[in-house]
Amino acid sequence: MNTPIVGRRLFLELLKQEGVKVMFGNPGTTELPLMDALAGEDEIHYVLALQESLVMAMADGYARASGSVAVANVHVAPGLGNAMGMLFDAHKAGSPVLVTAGQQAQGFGITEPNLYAELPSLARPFVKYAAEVAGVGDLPRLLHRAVKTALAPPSGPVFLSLPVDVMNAEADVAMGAPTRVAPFIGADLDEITRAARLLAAAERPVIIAGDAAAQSNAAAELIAFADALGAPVYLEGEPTTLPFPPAHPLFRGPITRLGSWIRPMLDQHDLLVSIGADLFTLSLPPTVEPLPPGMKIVHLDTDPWQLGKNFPTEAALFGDPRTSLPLLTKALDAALDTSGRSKVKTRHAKTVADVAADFAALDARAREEASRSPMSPLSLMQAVGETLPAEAVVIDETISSAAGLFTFLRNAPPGSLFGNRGGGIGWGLPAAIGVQLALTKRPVVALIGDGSAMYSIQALWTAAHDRVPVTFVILNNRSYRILKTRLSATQGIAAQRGRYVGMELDQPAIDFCGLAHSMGVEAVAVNDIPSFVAALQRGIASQTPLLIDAAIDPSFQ
Ligand SMILES: Cc1ncc(C[n+]2csc(CCOP(=O)(O)OP(=O)(O)O)c2C)c(N)n1
Ligand SMILES: [Mg+2]
Repeated sequence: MNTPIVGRRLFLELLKQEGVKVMFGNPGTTELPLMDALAGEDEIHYVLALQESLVMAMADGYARASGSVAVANVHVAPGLGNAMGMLFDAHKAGSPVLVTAGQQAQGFGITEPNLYAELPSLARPFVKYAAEVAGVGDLPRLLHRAVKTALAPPSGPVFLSLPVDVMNAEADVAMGAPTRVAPFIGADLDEITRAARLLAAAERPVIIAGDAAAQSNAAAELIAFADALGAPVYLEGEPTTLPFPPAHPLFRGPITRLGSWIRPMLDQHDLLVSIGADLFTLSLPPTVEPLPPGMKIVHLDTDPWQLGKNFPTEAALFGDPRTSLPLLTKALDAALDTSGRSKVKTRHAKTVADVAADFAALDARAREEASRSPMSPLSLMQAVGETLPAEAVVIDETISSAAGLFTFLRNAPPGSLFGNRGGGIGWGLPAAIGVQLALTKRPVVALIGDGSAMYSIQALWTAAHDRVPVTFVILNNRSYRILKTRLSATQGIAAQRGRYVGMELDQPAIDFCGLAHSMGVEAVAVNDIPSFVAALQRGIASQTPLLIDAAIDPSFQ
């Protein structure tokens, strides 16, 4: 015998059954039933964000850092519309976010009331599953289905529309129970043997590691595999997190998402091994084909869509990296004869020496530039790497200042960085808040371009209101520098006239410290490395949010 329960309370009870402790939202009239239920709720902490794109990015950060479902609640069509850019980023990053929106009462929609539009069809392009709950009795089944789907590999956001009449209806319903799809699928053994033969036969293999490896927590298995193959390890372009430790002597850092960068890199190799990395998300149509003719590919991924998506793939391994990599390493070991083993050893030693030489050169350059004011972004990244303790977590929306970040994060263990994968900017500030709420014991440092910060600057208010102790570093070059660099490279009118329309963020310069103060966040402006380091140390040690307005070199050619 079930006891009668009202839809809005049932919704919260179901979320608690799914383990939800935090909900990010921005309310309107269609959310009033939910807001009333929340007034009687002590176990779910409602985090108010002051625009729906922030709600979405906070939930994205929380989902990625916690590895569990995050909940975002937005307000009908315009609220969901505002959230779409950051929903795109969450979709690209495979973040398990349950997005919900209040909806007008069913039937009322035919009169076209205020703010009304069909919602599931709006969300559908960027979610794994979208539905409207038609009756309170359906809520347990649909909510459990949505959360199960969000978390099942390949993970990703899902959407439920919650009409007001459903939230206010009372019914006798069974709560049901959560389901979790066990994710650790081992790849096909015959395909592993085929892959191992290709690996053993390769002269100059290269590994690109990506999100699927990070999401399955496969760093130890990836290290063992890379060492067994003696191959350099790159990260996919726009990595969401660190699948491989930067301090490892085979670590090469992220690839750049341009065909003209990827091709010469791959020309050095004869076998491309992707461990959960996409091939390739480019930012411009390639001027040269990124893949050299005849290059063979071995690809392991939790998402079959990624296998052979753009390029024929010799060994397409569908499986979880943590489970499948040890099988692959073992098969490689079996496939190597004595001369193969000595080939691996020589290659390993050479790669380690090359990586060390490149690191020394970059390190020296960063040190040379360290006395500049405004700061060299490269030196700033070096300072970040040297200042952050191992337990720190980095949020990366560095845009054109990224060079060296991954290389210099020598203290950072795998899993301690989250990047803006989808490329929709304005993600970093709110995402950092979500990450910090998931990882309450770790200092979170967000590195964010000044342009990117201004898409979501009011996230600072939430940081102050909820006492979320993120250190926000604004990489302030007073411009959309990346766009100036790209436009200048086309050698058009802008380059000839030195006139970059819509890319200068000055006249007036943005007063980031003033913005922070106005929302209750402490702030400090710095323009040299020693003061930056002091401010960063202060931010890491403090239990309240801090904004550092870091003046960096704006030159772009
Ligand atoms: C939502 C969204 N709008 C616009 C863009 C286009 N865009 C890409 S980078 C960029 C400028 C970034 O400026 P900033 O954060 O200051 O970094 P910088 O280039 O100066 O390093 C813009 C506008 C985008 N990627 N996403
Ligand atoms: Mg900028």
